[in-house]
Amino acid sequence: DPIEEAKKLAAWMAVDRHVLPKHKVIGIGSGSTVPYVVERIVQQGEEVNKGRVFIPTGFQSKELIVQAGLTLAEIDQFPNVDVTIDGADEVDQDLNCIKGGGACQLREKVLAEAAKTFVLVADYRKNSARLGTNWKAGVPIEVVPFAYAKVLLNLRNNLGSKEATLRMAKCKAGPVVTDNGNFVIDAPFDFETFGSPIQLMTQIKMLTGVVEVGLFCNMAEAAYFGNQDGSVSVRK
Ligand code: DER
Repeated sequence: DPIEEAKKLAAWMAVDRHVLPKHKVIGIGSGSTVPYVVERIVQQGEEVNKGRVFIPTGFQSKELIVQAGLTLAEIDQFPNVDVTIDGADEVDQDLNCIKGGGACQLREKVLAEAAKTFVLVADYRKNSARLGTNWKAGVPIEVVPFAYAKVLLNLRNNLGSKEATLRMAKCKAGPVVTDNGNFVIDAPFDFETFGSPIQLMTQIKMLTGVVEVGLFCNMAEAAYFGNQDGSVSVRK
């Protein structure tokens, strides 16, 4: 599968370049690309990994760490993270990205911010010139359940996201519930009407009831995109 191979190529190169023996506290993101990150870290060997702890960004991430036999730890034990590697839904030329396709963006952003180095890994579908080019599902926004209807109105009426919708679960009646017990709203925007992703992020974040916004601006040090031809594009 060319997409899976592309994810693997990006993940392996990112680990080889950014997860060094001196790194002891490592943040592991969420989604379908990070399993290749964990796979490559395991390949670095038991010796180097026995001195490390791994911090998850949600239930799926925690399971990945445990199943790989790596040492699980919590961010409140190790708030100084050496490096966090995570996936993304779309990345622009300035390394701004949309995240939250997996509804994990709150803990992902905490781990990204807590890390000295934050690196993105993705397949070629996520590599965009501008946000909104390929990812049409909208900006994932984590909201407290108490406020979701009010925030929906704000997004539709004040910020122009007419198609903003509450993310409903597929195999469970009702909305998706995050690892933090909150809901997710997906809000498509015409990014052109906002000066920059960080301006949009700020306006969304200021809506009372919003917990976290799936726009990660000026946070990543590098992004690795696996390509269909077996090459990897690196954006720094
Ligand atoms: O939810 C997230 O932000 C994840 O990192 C996710 O969107 C990346 O997904 P993928 O690696 O499965 O494409």
